[in-house]
Amino acid sequence: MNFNLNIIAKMKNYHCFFFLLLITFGCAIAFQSCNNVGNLTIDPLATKETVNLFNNLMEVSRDHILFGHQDDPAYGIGWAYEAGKSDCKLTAGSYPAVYGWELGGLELGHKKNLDDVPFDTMHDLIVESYLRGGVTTISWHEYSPVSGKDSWADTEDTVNKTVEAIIPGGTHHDEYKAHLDKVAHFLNSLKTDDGTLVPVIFRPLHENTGSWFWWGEKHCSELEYKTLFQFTVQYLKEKHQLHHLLYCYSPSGDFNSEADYLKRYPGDDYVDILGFDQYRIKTSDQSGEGAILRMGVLADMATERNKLYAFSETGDYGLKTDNWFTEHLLPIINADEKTRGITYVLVWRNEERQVDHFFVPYEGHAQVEDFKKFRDHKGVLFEDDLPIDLYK
Ligand code: BMA
Repeated sequence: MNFNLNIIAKMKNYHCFFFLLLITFGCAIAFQSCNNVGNLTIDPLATKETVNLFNNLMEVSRDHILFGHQDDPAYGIGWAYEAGKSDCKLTAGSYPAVYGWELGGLELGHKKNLDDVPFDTMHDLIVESYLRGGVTTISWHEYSPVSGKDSWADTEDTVNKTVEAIIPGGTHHDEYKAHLDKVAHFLNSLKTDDGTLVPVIFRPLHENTGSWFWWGEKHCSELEYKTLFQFTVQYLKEKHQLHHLLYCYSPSGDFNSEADYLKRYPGDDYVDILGFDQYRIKTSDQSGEGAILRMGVLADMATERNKLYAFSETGDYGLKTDNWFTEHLLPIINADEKTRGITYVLVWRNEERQVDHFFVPYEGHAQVEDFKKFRDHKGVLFEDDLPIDLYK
C-alpha cells in the first residue's frame, strides 16, 4: 500500500517535472518567435527593425507628425533622376521623413511603374532613404488580374466583379496570386548590403470606399473586400514569409464614425495603421472639420487597439490655395491632441507631365516660404528633424 502510494507520489513529481519542462520550453519558443518583447504589430515574426519602427513611431507621434511626399527623390518639377535631388530638399531644406512609392505595373512584369519610375531605381532610392533614417510606404494601383486593364478602367458605369473573381475560390484567384508573387519578390529585395530588410508600410487596396478602383465599394461586397485584404496579408506573411511589413488600411475620407470606418475594415489582425485619404480638405468642408473629425475617430480606434493612425494621402492639386501648408494643412493636423497624434501625413507627387500635378512647391514657386514655415513648426518632422533612429 505504502509502496504504491510512493509510486503515485513519484509519478506526481514526474508529472510536475514534465509540466514545468513543457512550460519552460513553451515560453522559450514563444519568446524566440517574438523577435522583440512588446511586439504590437500584427505579425508575431516581424523583424526587429519593423517592430522598432512601429514602437518608435508610436512614441514619436505623440507630439510630432512626420511629413511625407510621393516619389520625392525620383523626380520633381524641372528634373528627373538626378542623384540627391528632391523638391522637398530644394525648398524646405530636407528630404521628407516619409517616402511614398507605387507598384502599379510590377505585377505585369514591367520594368517601370505606371508613372514611369524604374523599379530598379525605386529599389535603390528606398534602401538609400532607409539608411538615412526615412520611412517607406508603398501603394499599389494594381492592374486587374481579370481584364488586365488599369485600376480605374470600367469603374464608372459598370459594376466590376473583379474582387469576387480573385478571392479564394474565384475564377481568377491564381492570377491574383501570380501578381502577389511579383510584389513579394520586389518587397523581399529591399535589403541593405548586410541583408537587413527595409521595413515597409504597405497600403494595398486603398480608397476602397469610393468606387473609382476595381476594388471600390460598388464593385464588391463588404465581405469580398475584407476577404481580399485578409488573403493578401496572409499570403505575403505566410506563403512568402515577409516579416518586414506594416499594413495600412486607408479608405477614402468619407466616413464620419467608427461604425462607418469598420464597414470594410479587414480586422485588427490584418491592420497595423489606420489611415484615410482625403484631398480638398478645406474646400469640401470649409473649415476642415471633416478631416479633423476623421482623425478623431481614428485616434479613438487606434488607442483602443494599440495601433498607429495616419493621414495616408492628401494635398492641394497644383498648390492653388495661398499658404496651403500653414493655413490649411497645419491648422487641421494641429487642431487638437487627436489630430496631433497622427503618425504621418503624405502629399502626392510632383509630376510635370500633367498640368498642375504637384503637391509640394518647387524651386522658385510662390509657396516656398510657406512650406519652409510649415517645416519649421515644432510638431512637423522632415527627415533631418527626426529626433531618434526609428529602427533602433
Ligand atoms: C494618381 C495620379 C496618377 C498616377 C496615380 C498612381 O493620383 O498621380 O497620375 O498614375 O496616382 O501613382
